[in-house]
Amino acid sequence: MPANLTPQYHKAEEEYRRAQSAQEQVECLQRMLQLIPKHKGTDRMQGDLKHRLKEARDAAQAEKSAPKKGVSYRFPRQGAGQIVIVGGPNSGKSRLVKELTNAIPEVADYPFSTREPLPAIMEWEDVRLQLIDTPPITASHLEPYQINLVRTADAAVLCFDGSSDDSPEATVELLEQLKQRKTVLAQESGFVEDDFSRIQIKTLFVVTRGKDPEASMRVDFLKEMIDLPFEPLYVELDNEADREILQTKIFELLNCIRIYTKAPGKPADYSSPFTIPQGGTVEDLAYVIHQELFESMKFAKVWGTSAKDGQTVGRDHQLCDKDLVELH
Ligand SMILES: Nc1nc2c(ncn2[C@@H]2O[C@H](COP(=O)(O)OP(=O)(O)OP(=O)(O)O)[C@@H](O)[C@H]2O)c(=O)[nH]1
Ligand SMILES: [Mg+2]
Repeated sequence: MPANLTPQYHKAEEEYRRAQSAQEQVECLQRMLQLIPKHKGTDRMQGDLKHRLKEARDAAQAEKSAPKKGVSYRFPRQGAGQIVIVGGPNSGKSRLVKELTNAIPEVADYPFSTREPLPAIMEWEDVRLQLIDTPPITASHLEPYQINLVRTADAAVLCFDGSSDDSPEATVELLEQLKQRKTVLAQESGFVEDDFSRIQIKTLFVVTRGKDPEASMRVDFLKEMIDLPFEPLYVELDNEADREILQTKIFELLNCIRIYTKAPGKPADYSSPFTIPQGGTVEDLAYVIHQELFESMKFAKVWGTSAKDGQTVGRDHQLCDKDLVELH
């Protein structure tokens, strides 16, 4: 029997994946239990959710009474989404963050120069999104917080140094390390078929120093070792045109569209759009603006690709990138 999960349920599930503390997980799981359709087809999932809820409650309690040992980093999401930058030592992670944001991470031509994660804001056209630089992941170097950063991000960038013969092996090691912790860099983000322990993260595979004449040969070596599920993007970070392409690809990782808004009787606000998932509706827009608006909104007027000249539409009308919306 199919589970027939609703879009609201999927949204709650996505929030659960990105929850950064046990207490947040408890809240998300409660919401998922409320939203999951109650019938035979979801019996097993309901049982699993209840089990998860109990575990999360215990973990939240434990965190309260005895804070976890070891460092932990939590970075509240900023902008349209959170993208974690991962890679082996010296693969260009910090250089990438330095070039695309106004943060100043340490960039050095020796390995293990980054010791702590660093969040930074990238501006692309009229949207902002968050990049997180991280220390390298190797066979012998992986802190639990690094796994958490990957599992709770919206998407990832995997850096591969196109100029180093060590890159193929270093990348295999990194992917293996993540996989052992049930975290898979993949083409889309989400749980693996209703299994709440295995997580996939949508990933852009970036070959830095991509102008190196042997870069593509090194990528071919990697492909011989593993089934690589991504198309490589070759970039030379010295090169401005390459950086622009890279920024566009990073924004596209988020699968979102931009929506401008206006209040009735007021001019449109084209300065900072809201972002909602591709295929998102008027209701999704209201949800990101304000809980109250989400509840009280009756209809909307839309100017743009999805509707013309201020046409009146209902809550479930699907919006397109750069539509202008007036909520009523
Ligand atoms: N010319 C050029 N240099 C690059 C490129 N990417 C990285 N580099 C250089 O490679 C070296 C290592 O870059 P980092 O950004 O520090 O590497 P990392 O992945 O952050 O290294 P760790 O923090 O040690 O893991 C630096 O000297 C960078 O300037 C690129 O696309 N072009
Ligand atoms: Mg670094």
